[in-house]
Amino acid sequence: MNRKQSSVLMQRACRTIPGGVNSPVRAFKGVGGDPVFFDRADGPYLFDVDGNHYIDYIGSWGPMVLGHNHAPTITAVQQQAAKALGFGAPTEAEIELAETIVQRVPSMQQVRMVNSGTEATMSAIRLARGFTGRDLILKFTGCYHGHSDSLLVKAGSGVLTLGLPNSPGVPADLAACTLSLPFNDLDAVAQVFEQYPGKIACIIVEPIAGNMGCILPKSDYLQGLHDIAHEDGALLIFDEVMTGFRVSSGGAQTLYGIEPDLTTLGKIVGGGLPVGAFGGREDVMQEIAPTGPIYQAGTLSGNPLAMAAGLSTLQHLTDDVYQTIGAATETLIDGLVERATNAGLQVCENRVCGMFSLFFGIDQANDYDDVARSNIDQFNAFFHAMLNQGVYLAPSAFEAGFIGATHTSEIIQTTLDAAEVAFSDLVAA
Ligand code: KE4
Repeated sequence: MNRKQSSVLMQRACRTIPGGVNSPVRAFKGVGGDPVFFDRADGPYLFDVDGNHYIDYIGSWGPMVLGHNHAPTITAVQQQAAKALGFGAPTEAEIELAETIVQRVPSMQQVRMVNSGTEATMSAIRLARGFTGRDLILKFTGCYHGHSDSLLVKAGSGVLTLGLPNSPGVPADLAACTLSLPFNDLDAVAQVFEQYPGKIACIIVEPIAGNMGCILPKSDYLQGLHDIAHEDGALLIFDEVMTGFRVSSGGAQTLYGIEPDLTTLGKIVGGGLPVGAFGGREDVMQEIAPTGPIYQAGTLSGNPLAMAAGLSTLQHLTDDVYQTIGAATETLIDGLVERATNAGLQVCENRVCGMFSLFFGIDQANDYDDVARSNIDQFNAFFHAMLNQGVYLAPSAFEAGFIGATHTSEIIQTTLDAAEVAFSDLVAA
C-alpha cells in the first residue's frame, strides 16, 4: 500500500512538532513505521493523504461511536458555528448537555464541563483532595488518566507504549503522594488503606481499563473498591473518559451497578470536539468554585460548538444503537479468535460493548503484568498486516480498539477476511 505522502508529511511535521505529532501514541513508536496522515473520514472509513481508505477501529480514540461524518452532528455544529464560535459566557447548550449527562448517569448529580479528559481527572483529584483534606491518591498500574502530574505515575497508554516508567518533570514529592497498585487485586487495596488510614483522598480507577489494552474488572473488584474507600472516608472516582456512553448509555457504572462519588468523562461526551467533564455527588461538587473554595476554570469550557457536537451524539445513542454495537463486537471478536486459533496462534481477548483488545501469546489478560508478558512483536506484525489491507487498529498493544454504529456486518466480515490473511502471514513469518 503506497503511503509516500504520509511519509513526506511526517518528515515535514517533525521539523516544527516534537515527534511530528500532537499526541505521542499517534507516532507509531509502539508498532514502528511512519504514522498515516488522514484527509477525511465517513462512517467507518478513514481516507489518507495517499488516497487509501481504511476501516477505522480507533474512531478518534473513542468519540466517533456513531461513525464519522454523522450528519445530524455535523449539522448541529454548522448551525452553531453560523451563530457564534464562543462567548466566554453561559449558554443554554451547556445546561442541555449537563441535564442529559445527569439524566443518563444517576451518580452524577452535578457536572462541570472542561476541555479534555486530562482536565477532568486533574480537577476531580483536586476536588477529592480539597473535600477530604487528604493528600494521598490511589491509582492502578497501567491505568491512564491523562497527563497531569499526579497521575503520570505507572500510567498506561502512551506512557506504556513508549516504555516510560513514569515521566520526568513530575516532582518527586508530588509523585510520592500517588500510590499505584496492580489492577484487579483487592487485597492490595485493603492493605494500603490499613497502611495509610485516613490519609487517602480517593481511589481513581478506569472501571474497565482501556490503556493497557482492554482489561475487565474481576466480579467483586469494583464493589470492593467502593466499600474499602467508603469505610475509610475516601472518595471513589470512576474515570469513564473512555467507557462513558460507550459500554452502555450510563457507562461502566451502569453496567456493573456501582455508584462512584465522582465520575470523569471525555471523548464521546464531546462528539469528537474537545470536551471533558467531571461530576458526581452534589455535596462534593458544591465545593468547586464559584460555590466552593476549590478552584477550577477554563476559557473554552462549555464551548457552544463542542456542546452541540456532544449533545447531538448523546441524543443519537439509543438503546438500539448499543445493541447493534454490542452484537458487532461479539461477531468481530469471536471471528478473530476463531481465525487466529485455526491459524495455530495463541491469543486471548477482552471485550465489552464497543471496546476490545486482542492479545498474543498469553491465555489471560487481567492486569498490566499479563499484558506485559504478551507477544508484542506478534501484535505489531498483526497491526501492520491489517493496516496494509486497509484496517486501522490502535497502533499499540497497550490500547483498546473501538467499534461504532457504522461497523456493519459487511464491514466486520471484511475485517475478518483481512485478519485471516494477517494471521497466516504471522504463522508463515
Ligand atoms: P485526554 O486528555 O487525552 O482527552 O484524556 C485523557 C484520558 C483520561 N482517562 C482515560 C481513561 C483515557 O483513556 C484518556 C485518554 N485516552 C488516550 C487513549 N488511550 C487518548 C489518546 C492519546 O493520548 O492521544
